Amino acid sequence: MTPPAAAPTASRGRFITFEGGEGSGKSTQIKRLADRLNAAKLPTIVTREPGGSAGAEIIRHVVLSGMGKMLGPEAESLLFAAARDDHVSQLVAPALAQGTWVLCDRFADSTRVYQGEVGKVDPKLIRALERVTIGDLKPDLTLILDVPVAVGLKRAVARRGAAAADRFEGEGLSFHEKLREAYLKIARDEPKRCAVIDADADPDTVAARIWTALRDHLFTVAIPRETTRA
Ligand code: T5A
Repeated sequence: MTPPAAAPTASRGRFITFEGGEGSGKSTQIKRLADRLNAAKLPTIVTREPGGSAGAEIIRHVVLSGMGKMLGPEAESLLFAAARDDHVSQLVAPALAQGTWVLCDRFADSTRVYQGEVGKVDPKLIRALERVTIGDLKPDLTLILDVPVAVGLKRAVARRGAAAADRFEGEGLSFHEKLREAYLKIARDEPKRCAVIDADADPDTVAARIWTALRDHLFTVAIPRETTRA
């Protein structure tokens, strides 16, 4: 179980999650943002879900290999939750408490979207798992990288090359359209926490959009104002 989260004080690090469909460019942008925050003297780490801690990386292997699918969406949700519990307690919460900024490639919204909205797992179960695994540890900001489905899948296929599609990449187009709509719905429902980033552009342009969103949402933190450098 996750220890109670430290309240977001001036000394606590900020927790920023990156969300979006397959190939939306999260991994590319998260590294760029981390470099930029570290250069601005804000100690920052990058992590990911599923994974990010030793136990969670083992579970990652299980779910992305497709073994989780055989157990059904409820059991798959439990696997993602078990991975999140380990990741939050071992890495995310301690880092934030030390004043480190944590950038996380996917987090609880991925479970809401993939297992909840699209996988049709009962929302009560999804909410209960969230309560147990993350408690009060909500992201300070969630960046939802939005691209048309065809663009994201094309990028994912190009990057993968000859390797086999993973568990979720292998789903059909309507699955990915539902994912996109579910993310946009979360952003509409929680506009204070979420910023939708139009990620159908070159990486420098997307990075500049992310920096602007960061300034707009985390205005209490002094970060440089210029937006041109990616
Ligand atoms: N999942 C996860 C759940 O179902 N429930 C959960 O609770 C959680 C946490 C994780 C899977 O697990 C599911 C969701 C996922 O399906 P993953 O292997 O971690 O899978 O992969 P994803 O998170 O889906 O991320 P991807 O690796 O597919 O894509 P990214 O990180 O969004 O994109 P990125 O940056 O790797 O870019 C993909 C390619 O596009 C290029 C890059 O160079 C790369 O080749 N690219 C661009 N090209 C043109 N213009 C740009 N702006 C570009 N940005 C990147």
